[in-house]
Amino acid sequence: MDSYSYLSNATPEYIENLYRDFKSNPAAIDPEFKKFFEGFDFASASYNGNGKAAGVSADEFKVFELITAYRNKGHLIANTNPLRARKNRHADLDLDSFGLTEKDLEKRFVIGAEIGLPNATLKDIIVRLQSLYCGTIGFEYGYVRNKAEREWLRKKIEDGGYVFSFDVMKKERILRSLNKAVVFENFLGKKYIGEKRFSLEGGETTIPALEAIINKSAAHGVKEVVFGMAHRGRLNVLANILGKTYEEIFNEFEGNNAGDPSFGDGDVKYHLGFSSQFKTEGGNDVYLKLMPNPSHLEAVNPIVAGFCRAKANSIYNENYDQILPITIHGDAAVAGQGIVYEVLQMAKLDGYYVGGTIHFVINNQIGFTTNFDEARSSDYCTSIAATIEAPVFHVNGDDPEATVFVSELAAEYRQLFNKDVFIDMVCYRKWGHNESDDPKYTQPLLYALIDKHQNIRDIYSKKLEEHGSIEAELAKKMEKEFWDDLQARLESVKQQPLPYKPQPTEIAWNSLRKARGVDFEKSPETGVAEKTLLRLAGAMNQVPENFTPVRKMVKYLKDRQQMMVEDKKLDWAAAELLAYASILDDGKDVRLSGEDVKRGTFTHRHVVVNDEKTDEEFNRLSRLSDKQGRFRVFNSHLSEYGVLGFEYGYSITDPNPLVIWEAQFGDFNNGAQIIIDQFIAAAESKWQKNSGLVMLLPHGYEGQGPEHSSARLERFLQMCAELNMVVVNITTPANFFHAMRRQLAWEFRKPLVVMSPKSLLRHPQCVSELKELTKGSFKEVIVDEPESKKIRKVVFCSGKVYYDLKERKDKEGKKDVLIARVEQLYPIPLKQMQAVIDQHPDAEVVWLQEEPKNMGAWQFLIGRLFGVLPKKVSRISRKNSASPATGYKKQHLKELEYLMTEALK
Ligand SMILES: Cc1ncc(C[n+]2csc(CCOP(=O)(O)OP(=O)(O)O)c2C)c(N)n1
Repeated sequence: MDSYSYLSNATPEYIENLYRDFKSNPAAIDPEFKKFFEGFDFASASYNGNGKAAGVSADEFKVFELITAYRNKGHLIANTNPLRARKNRHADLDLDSFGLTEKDLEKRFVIGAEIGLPNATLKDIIVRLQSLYCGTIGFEYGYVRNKAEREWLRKKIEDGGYVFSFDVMKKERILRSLNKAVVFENFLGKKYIGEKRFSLEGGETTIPALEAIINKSAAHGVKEVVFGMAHRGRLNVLANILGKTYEEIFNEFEGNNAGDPSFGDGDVKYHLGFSSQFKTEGGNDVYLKLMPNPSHLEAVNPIVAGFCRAKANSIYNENYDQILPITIHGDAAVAGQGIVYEVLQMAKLDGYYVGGTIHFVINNQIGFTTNFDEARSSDYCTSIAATIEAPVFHVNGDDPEATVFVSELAAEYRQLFNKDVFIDMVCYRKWGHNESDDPKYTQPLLYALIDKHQNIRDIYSKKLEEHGSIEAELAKKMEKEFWDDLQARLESVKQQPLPYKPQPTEIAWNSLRKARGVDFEKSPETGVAEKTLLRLAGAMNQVPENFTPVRKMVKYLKDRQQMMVEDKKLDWAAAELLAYASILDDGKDVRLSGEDVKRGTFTHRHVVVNDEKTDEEFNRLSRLSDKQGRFRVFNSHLSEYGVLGFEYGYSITDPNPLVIWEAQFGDFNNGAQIIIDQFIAAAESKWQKNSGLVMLLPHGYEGQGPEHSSARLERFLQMCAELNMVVVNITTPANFFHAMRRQLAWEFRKPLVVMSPKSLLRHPQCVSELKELTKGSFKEVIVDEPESKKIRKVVFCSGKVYYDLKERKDKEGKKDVLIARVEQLYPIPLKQMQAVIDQHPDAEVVWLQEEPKNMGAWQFLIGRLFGVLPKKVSRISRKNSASPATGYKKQHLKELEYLMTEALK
């Protein structure tokens, strides 16, 4: 039974007793009753003026419940839809639901003071509640539990703020802004008939809304705003918010900017990014960025978040009030795409926090041809917001003042509470999904309404004229001026681009260059002086005083010290941490994130150690030197798509930190396939965006079954072209050390995909000497020392299978077989491989891989390499398979036996 029916059915004596309990010990009674009695006391006191509560009645409580219900559910019946009646969402706000009747309407209630109407009639109370909560804004914030936040929101809504008090100037600015938005689309529509532009028409209020967010946020300290948005309205936002020149946009329509093919293949106009600087109404300078994005809706969200986080780290001194992420969504996409949830879950996580994102939904009630009630099960497209208690302001897009009001409210809320907040602007889509689609095939009734619907600029200017705020002439003049302006620009009258001062991160990128083929013929020197390495090893193997590592770790650290410093031998983890430590020692930052990375999935890394008594964490790479960079390491939530997207966004912001994402097992990378396909592999070609992101993907056939054996090397290789990324399958700790250091030693940045080890982490042969780290560079190919003058067979292979083969070869004494490990699969070290073949002209050449024939590197190599080599190369692999590996250990061993026998035959 809910508290309302409980109390409203109770006897007056019972309520009085409860009230007495409340007076003597407020903490002891039900919180809902407490809230009511508090409100009641307050109301009585202010009404009677004598500080004494009048008699409490059950009816007062019923009215209190009604007020509470309007606050929590009024949004369900708010007038937010500019076109048609809303679906019944069962708000249950009728009198009957509260045990009230028509007769009560004229009765007066002290509790009306809750909404500023002490002792008002129920009728007046309801009128006020409807104007507050059921007007053109539906405020959804009942689930916000933090009292300060809830009360702040309530005050903003109820203290008269909602009765907009915009002055004439502000109204005129809104009208100008709508005018720009409307005329821009009309103009493009008339000049470029049938061209796809994904017009904003029907949702033009987006433009004054975004301006309001920027202005308000800048007044509250924001220095940079980063947008992620899809196709809808993008050109309008670029022109009217970011200030991209109209010439540039027209040129793109005219197809004049074929682009420089040496920079890549380019992209369509509604995917490109843009940067600008903007002076706000209040005279504040803000940087505005629009991230480039692929067609994949919502995929840009984690990139925006990662970008903002990196900027906060490198430019804004971790002051998240200075950089604001805004993601603009479509209603179908925000409801349907799981990535929205993955990114929302980051909101309060240490490693992924960005101080709150403002989400703006252009809710045109349709997704391509799909109706809203085919597109979701939840009441709202934004219902996911409740999972992180983010308030949602649903607003009627045909009420620009209400939209500007909630936009400013969202901006203030974000700055004050550093939380996510949503604006769900309900509007419509004037045309089909794009301008050449006919929406009447599928939504004849809706489009009959839309055809008759006046555009928002006309609606608003008429409203202002009626209220005497502006003259009819002004609205017409605005339109003509803007149209003439566009025409002039189309006729190539040069528009002055806004001046732009590059940010430090952009200057850092500008000092780098594009990679060339020759860069991959020889890797740069990446050795580090032994003295330095020993110092770093010493530092990372010691914990601070007063820190009591869990017992096992005491021995672990001692053994590490012995191994690294005394014996000068390095296993994988030791070389890995030395790579990071040496980069940090150079003053650069390293960021590592992924599931369980602090310890490492395979209990090998232990870069963060816990205190046995307090659980407190100690970051082993945090006390290397005074001038060291920051080692940021975060266990991520259980997400691949979201987290890889975030790290990618981080990596394109500032070229200096080494940014690494590690998958729990390599095969999980396919959960992030969109980030790999659309960003990591293609972004340089599409958008000239470089990234030095490292992906560590545990890979290797170890009899663990079809899952967790393969990181799908073949997929990465298939995507390799035009030097877009580097793919390695490394077999020694030293080579891994050099590969990681090479990422920042290069004068360019490339994503690095690492098939990283599992059993090799502890393999007794997989050890390097410290001296291998002190000089030299990454080895693309490692050729064993020939053990015979006459080599009968050269076996090329890559990855862990080398150790299996080496062991078997030594056991069988097959000295006339030479093994060459191809450590880097792309860019292909062709010359080095060829040199091996040339040195042994009479030898048979084979490629050995542990993956099935249709997987691993084979298909890639036959396509790209073996035609070029002077020799026939034959293959040894598992057979073509649907699943990456067998689930039966015995079968696994049988297959391995076959590979070894064939390779040494
Ligand atoms: C991940 C993904 N799936 C499918 C599509 C194809 N697609 C492009 S737009 C669209 C409808 C989007 O509707 P909505 O999010 O409401 O935005 P609107 O176009 O209505 O502004 C679809 C399904 C896509 N771009 N991305």
